[in-house]
Amino acid sequence: MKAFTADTCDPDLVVKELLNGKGAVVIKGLFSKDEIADARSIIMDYSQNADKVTHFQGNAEETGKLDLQRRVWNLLAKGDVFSKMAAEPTVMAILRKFLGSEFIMGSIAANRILPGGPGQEPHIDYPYWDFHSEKTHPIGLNSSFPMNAQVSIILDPFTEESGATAYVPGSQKELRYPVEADGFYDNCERMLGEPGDLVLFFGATWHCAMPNNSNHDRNAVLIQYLPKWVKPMEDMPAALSSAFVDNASKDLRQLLGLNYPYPEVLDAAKAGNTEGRK
Ligand SMILES: O=C(O)CCC(=O)C(=O)O
Ligand SMILES: [Fe+2]
Repeated sequence: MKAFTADTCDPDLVVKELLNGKGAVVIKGLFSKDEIADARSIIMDYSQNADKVTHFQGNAEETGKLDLQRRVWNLLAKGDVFSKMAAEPTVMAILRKFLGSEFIMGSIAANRILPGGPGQEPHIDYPYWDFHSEKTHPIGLNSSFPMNAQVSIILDPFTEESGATAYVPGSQKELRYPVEADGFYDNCERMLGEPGDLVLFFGATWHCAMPNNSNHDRNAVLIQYLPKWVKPMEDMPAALSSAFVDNASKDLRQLLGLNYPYPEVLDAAKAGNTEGRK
């Protein structure tokens, strides 16, 4: 992956790399050690018990280890540090170019893979995540324009051993769900990184978490960003207190989708008002 810092990170270059290059970049030095430690400890606290997992491996042995891959959803409600991560200015500037200036956030969750925990199936991300049923999507849909950007903020060393995300460089150019014959594991590279690194990738790139064969937990914050008109995956405004929503910064209000609040009842005679009816 091409590596950048806030200073070297030219949004045009990054957008080019996401669309026509490898599909993923790493940006270093955006968060302090304290912020990373704070985020990690909140996630460890909230993931004492197993929760929902996604895209897990289907075989029996891996299924038996499912509780070793844990999710923590709705992170904005769980610590201020996650609002800061969601609206990180360098990433906001890139995504304004990549997804349109009014892009939104579809989800902010953590993925913790415990030692011995399983990997996932190679996949592509929401809203392409069920693209194995291609006919449920519009005809001719391709990845010439992006409907997703994914951020992984790395909270523990991401090594080959600890299950750093695997991805196939360039696979985003042809919008398709990966199949066995693609030889994912022979062609993949890994998103290696240190705590504090941020990996940004186009979710049409074939990828998956890999098994954690190390002796330490492997935590990451996963953030999904979408164009303003794609239905978000988590209903964040509904899951947050009204005080949180009222006090949200301008950028956070945009990320919560509050600038583009459809669907709405547009009939002047709103629900319950049947005056116009004869
Ligand atoms: O945690 C990872 O390495 C990737 C997770 C992922 O791709 C997903 O849950 O969609
Ligand atoms: Fe994914």
